[in-house]
Amino acid sequence: MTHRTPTLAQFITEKEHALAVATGEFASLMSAIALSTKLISREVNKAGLVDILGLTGDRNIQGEQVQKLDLFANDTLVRTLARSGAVCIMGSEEVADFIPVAPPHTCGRYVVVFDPLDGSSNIDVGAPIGTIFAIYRRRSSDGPGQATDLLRPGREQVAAGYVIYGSSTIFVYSTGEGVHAFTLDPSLGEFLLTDEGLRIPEQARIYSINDANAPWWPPAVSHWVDGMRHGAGKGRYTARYIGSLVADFHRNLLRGGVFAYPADTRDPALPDGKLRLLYEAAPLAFLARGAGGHASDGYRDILDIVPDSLHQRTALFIGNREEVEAAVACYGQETGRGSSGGS
Ligand code: AHM
Ligand code: MG
Repeated sequence: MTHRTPTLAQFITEKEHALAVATGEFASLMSAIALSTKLISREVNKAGLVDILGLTGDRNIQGEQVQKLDLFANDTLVRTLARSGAVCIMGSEEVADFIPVAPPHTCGRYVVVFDPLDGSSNIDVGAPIGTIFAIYRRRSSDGPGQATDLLRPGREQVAAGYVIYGSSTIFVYSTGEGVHAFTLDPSLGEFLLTDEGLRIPEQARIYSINDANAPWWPPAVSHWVDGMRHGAGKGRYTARYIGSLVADFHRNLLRGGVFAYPADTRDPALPDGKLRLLYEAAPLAFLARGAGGHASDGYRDILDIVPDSLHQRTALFIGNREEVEAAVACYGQETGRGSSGGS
């Protein structure tokens, strides 16, 4: 790493100037997300100590109430984004309803939807977790943001990204012009560019799926997984599943692979799969496309799905285009045989 390595803020400003869209509002928005994720990263690194601090009366050494990490992450993002002046309405996995930006904060031109701390069940075992975000330009012209500003197909995103809190903290984002990764240098408190223009490797080597759900998979999914286990490219794949979407996606992006969370019949309360369209599937689909990959629910491009509600769920197949298209073909064959399939 040299002094010539740009910080995230410098990189965003340079890109904005290159596109001649430099109002500074997008840069403020990204800087608010970066600041929030640095604060979250700091807390995540102390996660193992929370119980110890909690035992002293639910107060940490600063005398503040010890808070669950996912709620801390949510509050941090909501507060920091509201203060940025760049956002008019938000949506969060942690909050049932839309979060309009109200006075004294300025209502900005952007809309942000996020999963503040995805994979939070992994916190207790020290496995990587992440924040996922999607950014849209507001649709309504003025006044407070509306639900219609948020309920949009992923194709309309102007940017998307995630931050992974793992062995290092990595910020990955795209505005549709390439996917770029920045690693947090804790001694500087800055994200520094580590990968520009990431492309998913052409050959997928990994498949990631919760195999314990196999008894409840539709036949299309069993056929698809069998194809990878026993198909023409026999021995080409290995299985990796952390159960933390950001970590599974990030690894597959760097190494080549496909992640799937299909709709299954295991839990009748989740007929459309487990993952959320707006703040899990759509932003990662935007990044996958930017890196040369693809995402589908088994039938449709994830980026084409128009959400009906903020917390809508979807089946998800994401990663190398060839493997995702193979899954879609399996669903097509199943439908052709008269099965309902369904996501
Ligand atoms: P969460 O939003 O409650 O954290 O759940 C989402 C997580 C994803 O990170 C991960 O891909 C998936 O749940 C794993 O689910 P499972 O444990 O059913 O395999
Ligand atoms: Mg989540």
